[in-house]
Amino acid sequence: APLAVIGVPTDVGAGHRGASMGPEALRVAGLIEALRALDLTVHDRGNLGGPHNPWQPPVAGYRHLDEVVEWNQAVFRAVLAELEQGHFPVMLGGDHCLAMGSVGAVAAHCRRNGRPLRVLWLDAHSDFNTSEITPTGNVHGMPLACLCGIGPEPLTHLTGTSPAIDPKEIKQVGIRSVDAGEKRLVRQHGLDIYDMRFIDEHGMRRAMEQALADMTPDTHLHVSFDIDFLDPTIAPGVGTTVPGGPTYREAQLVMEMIADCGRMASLDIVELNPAYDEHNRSGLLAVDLVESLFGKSTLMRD
Ligand code: DIR
Ligand code: MN
Ligand code: MN
Ligand code: MN
Repeated sequence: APLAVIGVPTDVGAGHRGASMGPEALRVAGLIEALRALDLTVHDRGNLGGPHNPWQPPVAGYRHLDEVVEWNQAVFRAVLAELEQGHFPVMLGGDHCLAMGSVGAVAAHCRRNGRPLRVLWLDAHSDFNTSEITPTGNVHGMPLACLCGIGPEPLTHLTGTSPAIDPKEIKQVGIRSVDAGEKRLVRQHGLDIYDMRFIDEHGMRRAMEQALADMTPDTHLHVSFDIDFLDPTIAPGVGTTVPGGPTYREAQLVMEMIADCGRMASLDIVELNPAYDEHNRSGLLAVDLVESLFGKSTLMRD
């Protein structure tokens, strides 16, 4: 399917400013040209608009809730419109709160078309916080909880019905930072998490085999790629680095195995923060990995 690239310049969901420059940093790193070089048809839709960052402290457990809602309503509409035209939406973030709109739209589309959904969450964090347990109030730490129906009404009901997705549809890989209350919640909801301990013991290959197992031919796989998934020594350009992440080779294998499974139908690339980067090094790495995600390989494959 033709790709529809949608910039979502948010940092209202984050605790640092600057992820709003992510979409342009990815374009400057050559993302569009790299995808076209793989013979993909790419429509760059430019960036969505939304409220500016008022840079306020959290209120009742949420920082910038109204702004996050408004941005995500725009993301939801834009992504659903692309899916309805048969396009493959690629969101350039922006902070990870945008996944409420993107995954929400994907879930609504799958529901209407009777297609099974799987969400692969590549991240250092579980993003399953709530206003009661969040240590920061930053909504980019809450998108999966909201998608699973736990959160404020305007965020849980973006798609009309709540929950938008079932915890069973989620697979997480690379996790190494889960907050105290969040630990209890992800366990309660039975999230399938391949954390760094699992990857150390069994290897990335096994983690990905299991995360990608049991998909029917008509499954829609949504990949939500938080750049802080990567080890900070290779990807310093994020607001919330966590040491001990996947290496360059492990990350390449993740992308290659997703490409080989042939089910990916939508993608978020989020949390790239050029204000923390070194000469767009993390943006360039993201482009390199996204090439593999869309099937670029060293040798011809069949
Ligand atoms: C942290 C950070 N768990 C929070 N979350 C991030 O603020 O809720 N997610 N950075 O990607
Ligand atoms: Mn078209
Ligand atoms: Mn995240
Ligand atoms: Mn993260």
